[in-house]
Order: sequence, then C-alpha cells, then structure tokens
Amino acid sequence: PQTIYRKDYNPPTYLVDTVELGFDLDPARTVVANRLTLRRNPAAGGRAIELHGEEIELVALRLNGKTLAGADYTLADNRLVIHEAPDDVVLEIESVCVPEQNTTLSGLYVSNGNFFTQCEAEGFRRITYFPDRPDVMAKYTVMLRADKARYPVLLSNGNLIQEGDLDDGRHYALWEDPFKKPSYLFALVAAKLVCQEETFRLADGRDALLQVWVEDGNLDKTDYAMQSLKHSIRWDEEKYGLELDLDRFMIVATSDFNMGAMENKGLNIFNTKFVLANPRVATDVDFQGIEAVVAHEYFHNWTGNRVTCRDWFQLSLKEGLTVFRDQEFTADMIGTDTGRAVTRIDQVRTLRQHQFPEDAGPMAHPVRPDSFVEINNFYTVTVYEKGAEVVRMYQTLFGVDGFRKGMDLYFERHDEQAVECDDFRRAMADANGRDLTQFERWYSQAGTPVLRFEGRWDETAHTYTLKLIQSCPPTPGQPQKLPFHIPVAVGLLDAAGNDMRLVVDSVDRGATAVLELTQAEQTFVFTDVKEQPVASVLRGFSAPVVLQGSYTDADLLHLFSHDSDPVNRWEAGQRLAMSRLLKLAGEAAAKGNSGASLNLDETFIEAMRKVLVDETLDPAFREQALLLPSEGMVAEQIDGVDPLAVHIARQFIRADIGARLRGELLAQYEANLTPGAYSPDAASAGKRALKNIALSYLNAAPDDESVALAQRQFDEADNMTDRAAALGALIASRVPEAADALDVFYQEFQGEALVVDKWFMMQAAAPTTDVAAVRALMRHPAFTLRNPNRARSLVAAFCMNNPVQFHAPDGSGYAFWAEQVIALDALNPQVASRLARAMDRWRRYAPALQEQMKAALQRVAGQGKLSNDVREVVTKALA
Ligand code: DPP
Ligand code: ZN
Repeated sequence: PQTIYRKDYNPPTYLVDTVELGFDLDPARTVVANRLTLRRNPAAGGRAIELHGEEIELVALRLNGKTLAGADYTLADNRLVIHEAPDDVVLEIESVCVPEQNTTLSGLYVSNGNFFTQCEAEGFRRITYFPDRPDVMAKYTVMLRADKARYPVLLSNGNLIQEGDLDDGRHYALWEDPFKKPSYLFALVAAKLVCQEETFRLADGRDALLQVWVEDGNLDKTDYAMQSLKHSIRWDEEKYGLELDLDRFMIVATSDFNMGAMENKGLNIFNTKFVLANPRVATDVDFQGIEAVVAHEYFHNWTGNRVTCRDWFQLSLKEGLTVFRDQEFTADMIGTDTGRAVTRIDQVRTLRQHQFPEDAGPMAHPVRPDSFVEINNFYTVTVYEKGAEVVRMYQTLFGVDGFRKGMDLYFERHDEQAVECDDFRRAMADANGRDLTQFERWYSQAGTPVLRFEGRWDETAHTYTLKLIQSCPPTPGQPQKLPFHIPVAVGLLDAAGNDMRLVVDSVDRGATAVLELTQAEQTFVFTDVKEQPVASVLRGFSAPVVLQGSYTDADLLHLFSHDSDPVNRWEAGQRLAMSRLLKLAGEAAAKGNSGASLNLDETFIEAMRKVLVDETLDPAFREQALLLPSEGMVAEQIDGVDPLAVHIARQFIRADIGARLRGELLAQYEANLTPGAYSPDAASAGKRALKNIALSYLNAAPDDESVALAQRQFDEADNMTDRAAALGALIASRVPEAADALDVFYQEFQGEALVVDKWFMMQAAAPTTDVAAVRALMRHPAFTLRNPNRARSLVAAFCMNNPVQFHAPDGSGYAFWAEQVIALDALNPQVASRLARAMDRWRRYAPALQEQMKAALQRVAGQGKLSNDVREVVTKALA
C-alpha cells in the first residue's frame, strides 16, 4: 500500500461546476448516469482529467458528445485518466455497481432491503467516476428511479423538485441541492420508511420542514431526535448567528452503518443507535448520545459543509471544531454550572481513556496528520477529541466573545470554500489581534505534552512562585518536540478552602488566572500571598496535557473538599484513587495475583464517604467523583502491566467501598429514586446515575440484601437505564440470578436490535465471560458479523472492554482477535481496522503477554489478502 503525504498536495487540474446524476436503482445492478461539466483549473496546469472509481464497471464515456476511444484514456488502479482535454468539458459517464454485494457499507449499499449511501471519506468513487476529493465542489441534481412498491421513499440532498410515476411500477424523484458541495457529502436513500415531520420557524421567519425517517414500527422512538434537532437549530442561530440554509432537513436512520452518523447536505444518515430512543429501550447515556450526535451532524452544515476541508489531512478543521460545538451545546442544554462541569469531566475521561493511549502508541499522529495510508483510519479520537481541545483553547485564550469574533471572520472569509486548519487559526489570530504562530504546534506535533509544576511560597516576601515545565515524549517520526503554547488556568486555595485573589505583575487576575506557557520552562509570581496556598493547576482541564506535581494526600483532600473548580475537585479524587489503585495492583502482582490481605486506607474511604453524602453537591457530580479510573487508565500508568493485577486491585477497592460504606450507599440509593414518569433530563439522569453506582458498589460486595435490591430494580423498573444497571449489577455480583435475568431480558427485547446489542455487550465485557463463552455467544441466532453494531457489541466489546479475559495468559484472547480481524476484514475493512487497534499498546504488557500479542499481530500481518485499513494498523503496530 502507498503512503499519501500532506506535502504532496496539488490542486485539481479540472474543477467541476455541475453534476447531474441519474440512478436506476436495482440491488443486483444499479446503473448510474453521470453528466458533469468541468473547466480547466488555471491554478493547477495540466490537461489531464483524473477521476477516481472503485468496484464499478465503466459502460460508456463521452467527452463533449464524442465517445472516447480506448487510446484517449487509461483505466487502472482505481483511476480513470483522460489524457488530454479542452478547457471546457462535458463528460458523460455511465457505470454499474452492485449494491447488494457491497458489505463494506461504503458507497451505495443495501440494508434491510433499503438503499443507503455513505460517501465520506472516499465512498463516492464507488458510485460513479469522479474527482473524489473535498476541494472539488459542485452543484448537484439527482434523478432517482426505482420500484415504487419496494422503495416508496426516494431522497437525496437539497430540495425536492419533482416526483411522479413511471412505467412498470416504477417511480422517480428529482432533487436539487442549491449549494456547492464536495462529493463526500452526496447522499441518497431509496427505501420503505416512515417519518415524523414538523414545520419549524427559523430565526429569519422562514419555515423549514424537519423530518426523521425510520423503519415502520419505530415511530415511537423518534421524538427525542426531533427535539434535539430543533434545539440544535435554535442554538446555532443564537450562539453563532448561523441559520439553516435549506427549506428541508432530513435525518434517516439505518441499522447498518460504520460510523455514528453522517452530515450529508440536508440528508443526514444516522446509525439507528443515535436516533431511536424511548424510555423502555434507551438509557440516559443513549439519550445524551442522540442529542450530541444530532447536534454534531446539524452543526456540520456550517462547519464542514459550507466551509469544508481542502484535503483529508485537514479533517480536524471540521471535526475538531464540530465536536467542540456539540460539546458546548450539550453543556448549554443542561444550563447549570455543575452540569457543565460534569460534561467537561466526561470529556476529560474520554481523552484519558482513549486519546492519550492513541497519542502514546504506534498510531500516534498530529491533529493534522502529515501522512496516511488509509484515510478511514484517521477518524480518530486525536482528530476529533484532541482537535476539539485545540479549538477549546482558543476560547480559553480569547474568551467566548473573542472566539465568536474569530468564528465570524472565518465564515466571512471562507464561506463555500475548501480550506485548511491554518485558515481557521489565522481567523482566530486576526480577529483577536494575536500572534498564534507557536500555537500551530498543536496541529503539527503528535504526543501528549507533560506539564509539571513546582510551587514555592515565600513566607517573608508573601509571594507564591509557580514554575511550569513542559515536555513532550517522542512519537513515530517525531523524535523531538518544540514547546507548545499552553493556556494554564490556575487558582490558589487558602487554608479554609477559599480562592485567593490572584495578583500577577500587579494585575488583579481574579480567582482563576489563565497563564500562557510558551517556553520549555517559565515561572509566574503571585504577589500578596499571605499564607501557604494549595495550587489548583489546569482548572477546567484548560489544555490536553498530563499534569504532574508533587501533591500530598493532604493537598488532594483539600482540593477534593474545597476546590471551586469542579473539574479539579473531581481530579483530586481521581488522583487519590489512582495512587491507591497503583499501589494495590503492585501488591496484588507481588502476591501472585491473589487479592488476599490487600488493604485500603481509612483516609481514602473517608474521602469517598464525604463526597457520597454531601447533599450540597449535585448527584451527577457525586457519581463522577465516586467512579474510579478504569482498568485501562490504570494500565496506562504501569510498565509491563499485568491486567489481572489491575483488575484485582480495582475490584478490591470497589468491594471495600461497597462493604465499608454500606449504610451510606443504601441511604443514597433510597434518596435518589426517581418516582414518576421517566425523563432524560440531566437532573433526573444524575440521580439515576448516583443511585445506580450505589447499587453497583453494594453488589461489588454482594449479600442477600444487595442482590435482592438489584433483582427488584430489574423486575420493577420502567426504564432501560435502571433495568440495564440492575442487570449489570447482577452480572457483576456473579450470582446465579444473573443468568435468569439475562434470559428474561433477551425474551423481552429480542425484537429491539439496539437492546440486543446491549445484551451482547454486557456479557462480552463481564470478567466471567472467557473466550469460549464469547464463541458460544457468536453462535447465538441473533449474532452476525455483518452488522457493525452487532459485531462491535460482542467481538470488539470483548477485545476492548474485558481486559482480564482478553489478556488471558494462554493467549486465547489474542488468537480470537486475530481470527476475527481476518474474518471481518473480508466483509468490512473499516470495522475490522477498528478492532485491529485493540493491540495498539501491546508493548506495554508483561513480557509473556507481549510475546503472544506480537505473534497474533504477525499472524494478521502475514495474511496475503488484507485491506489497506488493517494492513496499515498492524504494520504500524509491529514497526
Ligand atoms: N460522520 C462523521 C462525523 O460526523 C464523519 N463526518 O463526524
Ligand atoms: Zn463530524
């Protein structure tokens, strides 16, 4: 496979003005007629027209009305090159594809008998020959023809111009998108679907038609998606002055989808997981996911569609920015300060759990990568979540108003253009009159920076000197790093736990100062500091870095009790927990992985008790504070890690909390019941979260009463959040009741695919489920590798969320992984490649495990036939 480099970018030789597509849809043989007008790009030079095409058959090719002879063009390696063309060209291309055989779910495919498309990043070339690159933006007209009985609904981008009947029971629909767009935003749907629809008044007084399309029988699960869409439209109008630019906006759900959703212009196509919800089948987390993803895809209409990417190396231009926007939307929807902080804590946890390991592993890449083999491998937590952190830092540096000015300038300059990350940075810099040259390193340097702080209080001078030291570990291809421009939000707590007023260089900086670290080492002096403070550094997680400091338990307890910044308050608790987890994991390993005679100190238990019963704190925050760092996060802190030791340590702490705080946990369980009709709002969800973590701790040290409590909740709850939590508690407590509950659950929900996914997932992630048990589940009639959600719910969930069994000392988990990566790769490379990433961190494990992981990687790498997707991942892992 070939590596593609950012530095090799060349503008397209020809630009496309208009595209007229005609589809005769047939699962076995779809004929696509494509008429495009092109014009030579004076900025490029060259008279060859280069089109991409993959897995399609060329039937006819005409240039300005003349059929091209074989000598006029070359068709090889998925490229169609017309050697010499005049300045203005009308190309007519006829080609054929076979949607029913397309298991990759990229291009045009069939799901449950319906047609869908997915074109990002490079799926359009699987539909027709085209310069399939985001810097070619054109206006599209689309004619769809299909059997009316089988496909009564025909949708594409933009506005419906005309529809009617044809002979032979067929019908047609003509769609026109008034905006120029890159090919990756093309979409069509031909299906038997029903919709919830509504007219919505936009800020400028226009009415827009909003639709949510689903399969028959699912209309009872579309309300929340519709509501989320309306909230998103309103929010973008109010927050950024950005309006819906179309007369209609459609969301369509399909159960076969590689990603979460796709922002096709005016026709968003979604994984059912992010559309369908009602209290019976969806959890609080599912509702949150729907709100966030609906918002995300809607926000792309401006950040991604109106202003798009010049090339795929710029992916974070739209993804980092749009994730930041959906994060801010979610926080604003909750509306309270703690609610906002709780969402921020979720984001920090995601970064630590997924992005930091990626940034430290073989696939580490900058937010704006310099090269790739397969672009589909770069829809990563780095491009998305770290990219969002980079965008957030502009807002931290310039404030909400300064950020808005930068956004306004960005749209003023670049509407309907395909641009680079640098253009966004320039708009932020120019709008705020700041030099952001050094800030560019956040886009070009991979790896998570380490930020160390040392504080010294001078008793006589009444100064507090804060020394900040930054470094960044090497990553593949980047042995040395230069200092980053890091906004470091700092507060100082006095002995009573109150914020001191901060004075730096005679300027009063209030309770929290945003210091700008630009050198490898810098000191900041706070004056008028009358007592020894405790420093609260990196408030609000003001930069995506690893923070190190010589915290004492006393400092951490002080912050955990008093910090006015809820994120750092939570963080102090995580640090207290992490130090215990590491110590106990070490002890367990030293004792041959027996949990016997481990001990947890009273200080820690007392801290947990205090936060658990603190009625001044939101339940949602208390739940976050009680949730221990995951086994994966602990493993990241240990060289030569033995996952079993980590599991034993974490389970021991959970059981010890369950036993020693039994009374308090029971009381909180009772106090946070949410009687009455279910509502997914943040306050109710927070109560359920606290109640359910109490239930989970109680069942980490199960007794008759705690099991009965879980059983009763399972039997009586009227919503999926509580039912799934109860089932999880029963499974974790390893009682015989768990098997019965699993059966009941399956019987009740076997008709709900998304709930069946949960059923598989809970079993896949249970430490009692070994490889043999996973194989048995794969033989269940409801299992199939062909559906991405289902494959992920069992196979990926086992490999990624069940560390103890996946890392079984006999290597059986790794052998299973290799087998499944190979099997999936033959069907769907994108899904296979995600699974392949389960081995990213193999070099961090204990030597005996490492050896077997390497062997499994080599087995996959040794396959003759592998997709570029999987080949890139395993090759980089072994490099
Ligand atoms: N569908 C993916 C997203 O919205 C890729 N654009 O992030
Ligand atoms: Zn996106």
